[in-house]
Amino acid sequence: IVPPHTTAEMIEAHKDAFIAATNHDFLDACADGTVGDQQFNTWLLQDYLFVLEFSRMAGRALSNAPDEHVPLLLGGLAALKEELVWFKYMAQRLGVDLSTAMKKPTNQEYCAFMRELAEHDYTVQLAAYWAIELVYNKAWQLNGKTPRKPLHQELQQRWGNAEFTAFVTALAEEVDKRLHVEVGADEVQLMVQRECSEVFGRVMAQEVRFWHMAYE
Ligand code: HMH
Repeated sequence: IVPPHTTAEMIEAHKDAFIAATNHDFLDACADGTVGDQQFNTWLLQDYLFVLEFSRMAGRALSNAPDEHVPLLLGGLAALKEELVWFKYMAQRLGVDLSTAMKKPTNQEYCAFMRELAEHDYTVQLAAYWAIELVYNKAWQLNGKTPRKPLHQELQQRWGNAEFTAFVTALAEEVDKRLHVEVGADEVQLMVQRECSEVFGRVMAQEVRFWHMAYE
């Protein structure tokens, strides 16, 4: 079996999982303004903790990056810095205490997965990074619906905006270039392709569980 070797083929191969990761009751509730404070605050707090660990993963990818990828990944890290600042500001506004926050098991598992990626090929790390950002970019576009409440409009703006979409597209292009070069060559390269697709599927599954965590 030939593994998917472009980012578009990865999405196609995991289509149901991708749709599930980017369409969830939690997102619908944000769009129509019916999300409970408890659910929203749980998501906020858990995502803050997630982004801390995700930043470390991005840092590890940067440390393995070829010269031509350094600006792109550095831009990604800069965006994560802004995200962390925003999370703190949002938590303060909503009266959520981040300082004593603990990761729920689903979040712990997702973070353990990101740490495991350290053992993988750089292309796999880049593909995972792309997949993780892709989900938030697509999910928070909320299928083009403008959220009822300004609070949730902020989220749509944060991850659904054109600049972030361009960043995610740039990551996909770099993944595609690397997978293309690696196509059809030796065993190791086939393994990298297979791993990218597998990691994509795992990211989708964990994103679904992450949304669900707001209700646990
Ligand atoms: C759970 N996935 C999750 N949180 C995020 N902040 C992103 C992806 C991308 O920023």
